[in-house]
Amino acid sequence: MAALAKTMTLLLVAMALHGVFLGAVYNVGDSAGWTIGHVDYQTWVSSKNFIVGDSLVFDYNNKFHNVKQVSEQDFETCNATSPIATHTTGSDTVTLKKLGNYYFLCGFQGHCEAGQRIQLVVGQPPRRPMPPTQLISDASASSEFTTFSFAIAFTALFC
Ligand SMILES: [Cu+2]
Repeated sequence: MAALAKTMTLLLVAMALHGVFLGAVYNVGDSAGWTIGHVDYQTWVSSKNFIVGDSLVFDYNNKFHNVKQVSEQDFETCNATSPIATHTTGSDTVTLKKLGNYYFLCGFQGHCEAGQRIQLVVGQPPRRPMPPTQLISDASASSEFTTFSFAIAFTALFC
């Protein structure tokens, strides 16, 4: 029974990880990329539904642009001096790992003010018809999983 539980746990963890890696990948600004004067980023965002595990790809010429993740307040004021994270390669992938609001702007002088900034909300992935996968990410996963194992053992003994 212990071996079966272990195998099932590994299977469930593998499934949970697989779900994370299957997140959608969005090219910010589509073919125009991360730039000024070509894309209305709020319009671009409004047609998307971001969930945990999705990724953003920022494509740009790093001589002229960069990507800074900032707080809401710094987003509103176009302040790039105290970023949460800075990306400068010219092809940066940012994985949206948590629920909530994300704010990005270009740190080059005047670019944020010219519209090179993006604000988005990351939501919960839709519930899948596979309850044990949900249990893994739950804080009470171990105790619930034990109950689940006992239920199987009980069924095996008496059926
Ligand atoms: Cu820029």
